[in-house]
Amino acid sequence: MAAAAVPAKTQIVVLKYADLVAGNNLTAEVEQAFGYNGLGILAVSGVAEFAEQRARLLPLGRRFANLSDEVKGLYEHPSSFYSFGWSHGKEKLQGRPDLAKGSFYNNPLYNDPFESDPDILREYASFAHPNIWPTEHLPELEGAFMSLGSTMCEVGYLVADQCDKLVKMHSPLYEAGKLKRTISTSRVTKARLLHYFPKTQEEVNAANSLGEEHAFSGWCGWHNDHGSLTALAPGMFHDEAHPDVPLTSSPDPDAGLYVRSRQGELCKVSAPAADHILFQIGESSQIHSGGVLQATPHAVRAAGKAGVSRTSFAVFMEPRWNEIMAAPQDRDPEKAQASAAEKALPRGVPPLGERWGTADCPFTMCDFGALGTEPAAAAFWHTNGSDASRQLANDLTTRVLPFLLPRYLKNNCQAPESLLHMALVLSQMWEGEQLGSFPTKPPVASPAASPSAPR
Ligand SMILES: O=C(O)CCC(=O)C(=O)O
Ligand SMILES: [Fe+2]
Repeated sequence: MAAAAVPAKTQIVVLKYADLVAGNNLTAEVEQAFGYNGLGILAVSGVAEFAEQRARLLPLGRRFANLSDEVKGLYEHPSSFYSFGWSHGKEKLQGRPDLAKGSFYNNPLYNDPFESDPDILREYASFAHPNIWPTEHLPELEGAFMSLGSTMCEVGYLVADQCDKLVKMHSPLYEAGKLKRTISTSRVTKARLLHYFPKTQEEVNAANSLGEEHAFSGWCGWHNDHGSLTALAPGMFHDEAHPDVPLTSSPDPDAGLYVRSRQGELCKVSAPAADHILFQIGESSQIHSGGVLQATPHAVRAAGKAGVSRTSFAVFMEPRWNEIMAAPQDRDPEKAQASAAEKALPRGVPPLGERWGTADCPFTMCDFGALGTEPAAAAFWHTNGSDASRQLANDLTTRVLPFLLPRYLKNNCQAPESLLHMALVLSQMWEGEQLGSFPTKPPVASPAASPSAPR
């Protein structure tokens, strides 16, 4: 197999929950984990209720994923782009539809965070829709999901406190407590109960003949999380021939979570024990901290053994859609991602500058909604729309948006709905025309007084 050598064991930074609660200064440890030279991941030990809550929830992810397609279909929600309830094969990772896993998404803190406000739901369904629960087919899911999710968030706020202290040391103009403020007030935290389906022997054989980029991402492709801080419950493995009792460890020690460092090293990361909570930085914190905290690309390697499944739980503590994505004033935004680190990104992971602002105009301020959901929405329309909406999506992404976005982000970043209206008007009024190419001649009357042509 064309797999690169993997370090036998990667030491990860472990913070004690008691130290976090006491408010002890752990900034050195946080820098070691989340700074430029860190792995981008750390573990927290000693959270009393975590092990029991994890053991209660994760088997339910496997149970839901094994219900019939008809039943699972009852809990799908296309109009939030499958951001609530069941989602399988709807996302693209590294350009391919993702069939290797199924996810159950919901808000782990609020069942209806905006009291079903129709305006908010219409505009921001992927963030704000009320939770969807399989009350009839797996009633115990709701309680188990909400209690593990809230435990992980409470610990996350303490980790965020330490991150804030570290960033403030490097950036005096950083808003004190910004990360904790962002995630604890956003009301749009999203949690994802993931079930990675077992591979057949043929799939295992086929995966063994693929190159390195694929070998490490058979269950989940390389990506950065978009939010601020992600909490992860260590994965639980099942032998599908004897699924009643979870395995105490993976039958394939190479299967599981991998990260790639800024220096290009590929590292297998695991919690020292299943009762530790893992934390990772997302792209929003990399932007907000001007690069003091670094998001780390990660992927999940499938078991190289047929009939083994994995279930895990990720809590994405992310900003509200209108949180402005900007670096602190005393940090150069372009340095938020060093060029050496950009070169070390695995294939398929877009550099920060490509998504924060646009290719023509990188590092412009935008809001989190644009950073996090625009790619999901585009993928949705490309795969699920009618012919007419697919055509419209194509027109918007290839012709209209590349023209519109740089101007919009520069001048009018705070009203996302006006961007949508402008794009639809341009698409229909100037159907088929090349945008940005007019006027071809200078106006005859008074050139000085005429508004500048769009470019
Ligand atoms: O399953 C895991 O351990 C990681 C999941 C993950 O990276 C994600 O859902 O974004
Ligand atoms: Fe992730």
